[in-house]
Amino acid sequence: MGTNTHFPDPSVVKEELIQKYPAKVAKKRAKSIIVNDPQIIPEVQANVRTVPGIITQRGCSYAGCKGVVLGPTRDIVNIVHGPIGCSFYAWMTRRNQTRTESLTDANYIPYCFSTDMQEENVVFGGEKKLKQAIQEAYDLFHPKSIAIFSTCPVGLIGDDVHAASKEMREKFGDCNVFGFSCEGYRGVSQSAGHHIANNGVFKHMVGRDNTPSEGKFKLNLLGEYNIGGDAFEIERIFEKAGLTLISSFSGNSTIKQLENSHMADLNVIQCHRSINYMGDMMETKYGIPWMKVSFVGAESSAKSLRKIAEYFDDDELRAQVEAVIAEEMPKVKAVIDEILPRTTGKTAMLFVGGSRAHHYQDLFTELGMTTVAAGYEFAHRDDYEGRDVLPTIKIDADSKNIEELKVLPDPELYNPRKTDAELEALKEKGLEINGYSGMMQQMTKKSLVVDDLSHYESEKLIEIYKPDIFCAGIKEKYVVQKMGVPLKQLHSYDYGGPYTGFEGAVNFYKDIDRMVNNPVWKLIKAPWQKTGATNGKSKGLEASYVTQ
Ligand code: CFM
Repeated sequence: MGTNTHFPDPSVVKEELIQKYPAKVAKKRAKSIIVNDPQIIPEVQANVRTVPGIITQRGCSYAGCKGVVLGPTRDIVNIVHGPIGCSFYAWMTRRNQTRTESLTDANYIPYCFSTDMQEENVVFGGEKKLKQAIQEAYDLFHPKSIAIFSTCPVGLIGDDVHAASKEMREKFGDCNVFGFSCEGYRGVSQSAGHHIANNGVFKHMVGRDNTPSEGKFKLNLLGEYNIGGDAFEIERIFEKAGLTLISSFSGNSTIKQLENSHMADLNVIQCHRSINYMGDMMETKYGIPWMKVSFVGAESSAKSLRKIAEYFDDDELRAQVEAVIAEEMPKVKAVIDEILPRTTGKTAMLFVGGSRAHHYQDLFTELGMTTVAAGYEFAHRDDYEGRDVLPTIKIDADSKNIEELKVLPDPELYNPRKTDAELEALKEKGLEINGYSGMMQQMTKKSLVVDDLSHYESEKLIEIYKPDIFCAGIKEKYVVQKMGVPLKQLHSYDYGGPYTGFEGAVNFYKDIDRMVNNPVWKLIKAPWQKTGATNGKSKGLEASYVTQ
């Protein structure tokens, strides 16, 4: 498949995507398929229920809570209260890595803890079994903390995981046991689980350890989950720049770090969707401002470091940051100079999660490639259009389902790290404090933005645009590759990574070069594409949604 330089009219593409849907479905999907205009950003329908029957990329609320936010913390025993499948199929598949400081430090990530609910527990209740499981985990590991995650049947039968957790917490005295009502059906996607997880971590962990930490420039890294070692690379850069990472939420983190995180002076947020609630709550309770950053892409990493130095307003830090950038960039440049002629002009599509579809566009820009279409699986309008739209987002029955914590300034620990005047001055310098302007502002005019892309739509998009690479996950990978288009997994990174920071950018350039310039894709022919083949009526490649 050659490089496609002629882009079709996106309004026509939109019509084609929805044409074969029943009228009601077409009407609904039309609101989530948008022709972009970065100057006057159009409204995108997002964070609404998927139409039943449509093959969505989305996951569930439990996945967002247990898998995404809590999963990467290594020394909490995470017990899944539910049937074994919920735990087993979520076990070790996300490639979130961790590194203990010594061989004897606790690391429960390799374990799969489940109450293994059976029919009997569903009929007669599972609380007894849950308490037994908590006791067993305590006796075996003596962990500092045990977290309980509710799966769908738990909510349906009404097991009270919070009461069970409280009872066991009081019984042990030296182990913080707490539960999450993150049943899979709690929201329209895993996004609900992020919110539930943020609430639980904020209520049960943050603020428990007031030990002042060393370091002049103390910050937390929010929304970085150390997939493929991403957090390791950011840690390396922070250390070189003289920044002290108090806690990451939650890649390569520990309970101690999370409990002490309110001692930091800045929160930087990488994945806005999964953790913005934490940024806001810590701002209100402790007076710590947050700033959106991205360490995906060499240029973005440099920009983010400069923003952090600007926030701390210290000349020594500014000089150190510049020294790091000056040292790292030539290595990146040497690689990109070699690769760029081979990747320039190629096209990409990104349909991933709630932040990467935005962040990875920077890496493709560095490769001279154009993102022709992109979208999130489960993000909200603010991730597309920017946080300015927040007051206009309608609360529906699904979002009402999730608790909004009432957070007030802490009577003892509230300490605004910057005065209002200082914050204003920073904003005037162009720093977005407590803000995020979203994905669409950065995308070109007439690129296509699609929320909660369906399987059918993805096949159609590939037929029409013939992109050089499609970025999504394991569920899409082999279907797309059978169409002769390489698919890069941007969730697990296939077997690659890290892709953050300077070293990560180099890894990404090399991996993408290998994929988009591999001649094998041009040689692939599905049986129905071969000469003389017919699927009954028409020849050639067709999306699977064929009614005639
Ligand atoms: Fe944030 Fe993530 Fe993402 Fe996400 Fe995820 Fe993930 Fe993701 Mo998969 S927290 S929103 S729920 S950056 S697991 S590490 S890759 S969908 S784009």
